[in-house]
Amino acid sequence: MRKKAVALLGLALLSRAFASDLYVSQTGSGDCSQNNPCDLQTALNQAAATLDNDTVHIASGIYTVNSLSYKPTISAGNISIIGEGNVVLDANSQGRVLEIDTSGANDDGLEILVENITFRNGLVSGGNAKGGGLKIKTRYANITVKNCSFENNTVTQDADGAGLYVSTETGNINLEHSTFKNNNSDDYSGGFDLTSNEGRIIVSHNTVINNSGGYGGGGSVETSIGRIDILNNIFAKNRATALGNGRGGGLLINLNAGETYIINNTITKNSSSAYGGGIHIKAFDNNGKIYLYNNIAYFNSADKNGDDIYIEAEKSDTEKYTPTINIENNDYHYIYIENETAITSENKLKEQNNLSVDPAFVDIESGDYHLSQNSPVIDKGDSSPILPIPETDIDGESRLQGNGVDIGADEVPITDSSDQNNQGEQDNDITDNNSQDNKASNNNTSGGGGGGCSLTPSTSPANALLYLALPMVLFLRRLLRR
Ligand SMILES: [Ca+2]
Ligand SMILES: [Ca+2]
Ligand SMILES: [Ca+2]
Repeated sequence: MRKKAVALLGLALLSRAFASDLYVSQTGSGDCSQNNPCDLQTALNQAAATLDNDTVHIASGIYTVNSLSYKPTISAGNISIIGEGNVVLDANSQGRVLEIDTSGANDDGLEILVENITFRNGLVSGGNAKGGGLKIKTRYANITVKNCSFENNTVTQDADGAGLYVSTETGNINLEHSTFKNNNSDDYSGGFDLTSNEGRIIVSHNTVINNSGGYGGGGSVETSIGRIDILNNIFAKNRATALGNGRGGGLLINLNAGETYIINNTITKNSSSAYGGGIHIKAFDNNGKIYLYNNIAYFNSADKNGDDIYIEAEKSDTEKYTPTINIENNDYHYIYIENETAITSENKLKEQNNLSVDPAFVDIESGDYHLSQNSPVIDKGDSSPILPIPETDIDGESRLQGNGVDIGADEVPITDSSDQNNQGEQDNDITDNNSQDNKASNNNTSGGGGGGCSLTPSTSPANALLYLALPMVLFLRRLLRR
């Protein structure tokens, strides 16, 4: 009896011995308190040893690190790892930057958040290594990565996910407002590699440029029966390089029996050594559902087939699938759909309102993929409130400006001289967002809740209705999907 009481007391002390907030600095060697910060691995160890939720605050600075890890063997509560200011974790090509693995203990209902950190120069090798910059593995925990940057990370010898690798059985994955540049894999996924067998994966407002992988140069996303949303991202100059067999220069999606909403992305100047220069979608199940709306997929190239978009529905010579496919209000030059005749005859293919025009970027040569004022894709998107159309564009500016959503990741702001005082206030907000794009929208940490979009002055009653209806519909949809 007494033993048990002591044990319980010990457990209580263990779980309460450390504050929920742990502080890290470059020279820290203390107890992780605010006045006496510690090093990052010490803080991660403390967080992993306590049952309570922990937030690790990392002070500004460039940290030289090697194979940091958070691997609790107890149900260690939520973990948030947050850079305060400008935080760079640089592995100097000596190993992985950081691994988070909660699969060794019950992680049901837990939340993992990584925010405002640059992962640089990670390097891992070998088929089971995975994730040069950041690797996260959970069974049931939800994962959010936001406002992060992944630069110059590498995986070799069949490892996957040079920049970011995330794998979960049922958890949701939310990757947003992050940047991937110059990450390289010789197998899957240069930029990011995300898999949730049953959960919801949302990839939104990311900039993915100049990454390479054998398959999925910019990134790859996979589900068995879950849902994948790819919203308002830029994929440019990424390459799928597998010898004679590359798939998905910009993005590779492996859908199986799940569904994917690919909406308002700009996919350009990507290339593949074989199929799907811009985006390649594998739909290996008759129940797969593909919704492509409001995307620019233009100026991509593939050495064999599907320069801009390739939909693969043929697993072998004998196995062919008929997924549901809606392709509406996009701007692309060339698409290839495998098994198209059968899909069409089953009435499962819908294509309408698509354009095939030069989208007129501001300066494609210097990498400015904003739309110029005279772009033919302005206002040509589908604004239907039943779609999960993003509330903001890649700049943080409000969607639904002018006479409809623009195609691609950029919404061109309306500078309407007839709008006066109110409009002026809105412009200030937009300028603030632009000037600190790395810190925009702090309000959406767990992937739920929308928020963030203020009711902006609109130019027509129809638009006003959409502004009101859209967040409500999005909210209801999310509620229903829980
Ligand atoms: Ca903990
Ligand atoms: Ca518009
Ligand atoms: Ca814009």
